[in-house]
Amino acid sequence: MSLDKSTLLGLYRDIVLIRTFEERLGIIYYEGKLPAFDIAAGIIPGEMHLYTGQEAVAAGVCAHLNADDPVTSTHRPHGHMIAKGVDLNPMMAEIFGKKTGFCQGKGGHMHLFDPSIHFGCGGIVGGGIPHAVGAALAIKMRKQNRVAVSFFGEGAANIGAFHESLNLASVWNLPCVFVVEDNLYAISVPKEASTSVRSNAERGAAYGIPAVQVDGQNAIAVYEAAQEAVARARRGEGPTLIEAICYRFRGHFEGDAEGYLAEKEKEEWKEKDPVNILGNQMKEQGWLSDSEAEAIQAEMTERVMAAEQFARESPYPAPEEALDHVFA
Ligand SMILES: Cc1ncc(C[n+]2csc(CCOP(=O)(O)OP(=O)(O)O)c2C)c(N)n1
Ligand SMILES: [Mg+2]
Repeated sequence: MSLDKSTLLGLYRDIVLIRTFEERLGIIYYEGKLPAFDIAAGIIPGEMHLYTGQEAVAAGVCAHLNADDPVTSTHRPHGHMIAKGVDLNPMMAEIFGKKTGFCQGKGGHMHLFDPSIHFGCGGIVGGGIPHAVGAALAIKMRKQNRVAVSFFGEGAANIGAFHESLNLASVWNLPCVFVVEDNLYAISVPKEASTSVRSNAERGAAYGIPAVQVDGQNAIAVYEAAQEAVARARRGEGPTLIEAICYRFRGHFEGDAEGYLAEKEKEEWKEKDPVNILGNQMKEQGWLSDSEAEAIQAEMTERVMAAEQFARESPYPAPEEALDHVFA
């Protein structure tokens, strides 16, 4: 084992916190939406894309980042934001559409911004990739020891912004890490049906960018790849592309009928649960007992419940504030 106990414990705690947050949201979200699923009804109206299953990617990459390292994320942003070290209260409040949320309740789950940890996301697929390149350019011009990271899906790797971003980041030798989370599908479209190469890591060569493929269910593998990529960026040696092969354990969005997924495939991937994989690796070293794992789970449940309570008790923004902070 090349990593020490405290590093693995940090990864495990992040992964369990993300899992707990997402699974709790997966319950809360359905309040008021059933029996006939009504996406516009309930305590959290609108779409919900959960990150369950992919936690090792966010944890393994963000373990190398400081609060001032900019991160851009996607329509599936919770895991990245939690791994970046967000305060769960305003995050949960924003998801609930409450005044105490990061955007005073006007952004919702796909528009979570926290300047104190330099984190942003958005629902435009691929939209965060050029933003990270812009942040990396600013870092380079200011000669700072920071690195910009963009997380996005394999579906986003087929849009123009991805290709333009890799090209510019390479030409300008920017401190940027691109993390493609290949969870095999973009909504219901399998990667083979939309992608000209077998692996997005192959695309790095087209732009002169070192690229590596890792097992995204294995936090240690992600951690080690990201360690090298972030260190390269901080040394001024330019961008890296990391392709993490992973799987989402829930539908594309909550309410997804998942008609495009074979039960067998889902069962096989459940065997590769990142919580269990890392937990077992730690147990083999004698670094995690069952009672320690239970204590971590209890702590994370308490933190998520406290954020939920904060969000539930917070007020909604007043109707007369509807046009504040927007272009009208
Ligand atoms: C520019 C744009 N096109 C289409 C959509 C609709 N859309 C939302 S998520 C998604 C699939 C994204 O797939 P991927 O990038 O693989 O991310 P994943 O959902 O698998 O995490 C699409 C097409 C969008 N939000 N933005
Ligand atoms: Mg995908």
